[in-house]
Amino acid sequence: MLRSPRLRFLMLGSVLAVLLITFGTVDQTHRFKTSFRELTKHLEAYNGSQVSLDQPWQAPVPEAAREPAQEQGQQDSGDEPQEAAALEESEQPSESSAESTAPPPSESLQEIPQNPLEGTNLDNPQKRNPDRAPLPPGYRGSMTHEYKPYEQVRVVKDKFGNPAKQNATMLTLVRNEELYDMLQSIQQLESRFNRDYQYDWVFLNDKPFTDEFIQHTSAMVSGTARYGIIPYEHWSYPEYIDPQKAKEIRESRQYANVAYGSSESYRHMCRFNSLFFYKHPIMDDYQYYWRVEPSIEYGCDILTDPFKYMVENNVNYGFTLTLTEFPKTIPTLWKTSLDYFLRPEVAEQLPSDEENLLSFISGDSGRTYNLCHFWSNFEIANLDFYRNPVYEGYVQHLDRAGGFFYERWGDAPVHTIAVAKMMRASEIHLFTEISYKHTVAGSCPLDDAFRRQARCTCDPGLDWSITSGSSCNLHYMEVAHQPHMADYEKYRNVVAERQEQEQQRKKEEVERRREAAKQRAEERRQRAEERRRRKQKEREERLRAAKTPAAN
Ligand SMILES: Nc1nc2c(ncn2[C@@H]2O[C@H](COP(=O)(O)OP(=O)(O)OP(=O)(O)O)[C@@H](O)[C@H]2O)c(=O)[nH]1
Ligand SMILES: [Mg+2]
Repeated sequence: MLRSPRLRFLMLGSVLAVLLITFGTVDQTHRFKTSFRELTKHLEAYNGSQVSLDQPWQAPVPEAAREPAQEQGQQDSGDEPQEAAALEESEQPSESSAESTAPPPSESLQEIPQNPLEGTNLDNPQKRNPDRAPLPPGYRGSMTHEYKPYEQVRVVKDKFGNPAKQNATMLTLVRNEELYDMLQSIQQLESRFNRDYQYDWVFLNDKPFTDEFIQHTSAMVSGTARYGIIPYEHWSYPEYIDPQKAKEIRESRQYANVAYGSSESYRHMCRFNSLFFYKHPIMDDYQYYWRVEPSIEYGCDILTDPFKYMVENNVNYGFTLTLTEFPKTIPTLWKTSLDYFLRPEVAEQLPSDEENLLSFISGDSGRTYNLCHFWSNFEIANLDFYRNPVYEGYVQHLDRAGGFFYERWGDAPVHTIAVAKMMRASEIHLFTEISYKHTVAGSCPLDDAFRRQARCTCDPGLDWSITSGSSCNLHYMEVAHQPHMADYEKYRNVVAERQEQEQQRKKEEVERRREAAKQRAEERRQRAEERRRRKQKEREERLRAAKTPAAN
């Protein structure tokens, strides 16, 4: 036996460490084995060429590896499925060998000596992009056979999804620092909807995702998780914008009290969501997206697939919440938009103002903008709409006008104006059965039977459309002739009653304060009176004492 306590301690420590590593590895390996396989193949497929998104995409061929890469290219063009199958056979470790040989994912991710995608500047020849990689075995989703540039990592789950699902993905633009708020959002949407569908989930970032972010988020989504980096051109100043002027405007008093008014990154974000998200190479694989942000809540089960609804009903833009925009952020957006949409060559491609939803955004046939917009942090839409030259022309026109940087144009009013002008009213849909909440606003279905069926936890009496003066949902329903839900009247009355009670409470509070103030004033008056009397008495006593002759 080990006599020395130090030796015993060391021995015990080693046994514990071995046990921990073994169990940790088995568990993690199971969860991340596909991730590790993908990552390994992915890294093998890196090459060092530059790729411009403005040109038709071609597999880039680096100088050093030109010959073997060309040979591979010839084989590829010959028979891609066979090649994929061959790669599967030759490269794919068997289940058991993958389990026994793959290191835990944290190690695998850390194995990257230097992130080849660090930064996104295409001008930097050191930057590398993944080129080609085989599809994971058995994948039945919508992914192409090519890893496009700017896909950092792809994590494919063992279960490859519901074959009946639409060609669609969840889409999230997010920062690494928002990991935990993002996990909350994923948990919400997965448990309320996606675990039954396993739609892919695309994460985009202007910086490379951290290993931690990738591991935690991919563990929580039920479908394939794809991590994309935004090309530098999509998150920087175009040559027709003066960054110094933009800085001066951001820092001016004009934007001091405006939400995100002095933020530079917020402006890049809004421009990206207006001009570029649909151009990200990963998005080429999809036709519909559902935008998801960190810190959101879904208050009811989503009982039917919204993507399917959209496909079957020719809906191209779906939303849940609407708001009015802060006028200070868009002083010239409407005028600039009209300059474009009133061009004869553009106007002739649009539906008439009787067919579109102009009446949702303007109360005077388009002379002015009423500030109503679809709150775009939730939106489900058809990417073909954005890929349309009319939309592209619109956002290019806006971009050259400079308002993304010289004002603070949000992607929500930009999407809204484009949708309202370019789509027929029937292509737009308000999802009243989806309960969605983000920061200040939330929706809740105004239908008791539905809420029971969908296991809702939201309070219909707090539904934004009937509680907030900033909501445009009721206006939308009126102009789009959308019927209200079954218990709309009931909750309108509940809200009206609550508001009346609240007003009454406020009135009583004001009254109570007024009474209290009166009371305090009366007490002050009485105290002053007492002081005055006391002083008077003292004065009289002093006078009396002065008049009385001294005793001796
Ligand atoms: N990668 C990246 N994502 C960003 C950046 N800024 C914002 N985002 C993301 O873009 C989305 C919108 O940003 P928010 O800050 O929520 O803006 P918002 O929704 O207008 O404002 P809130 O009402 O406060 O939520 C979120 O998903 C953010 O995670 C950024 O600089 N980099
Ligand atoms: Mg947000």
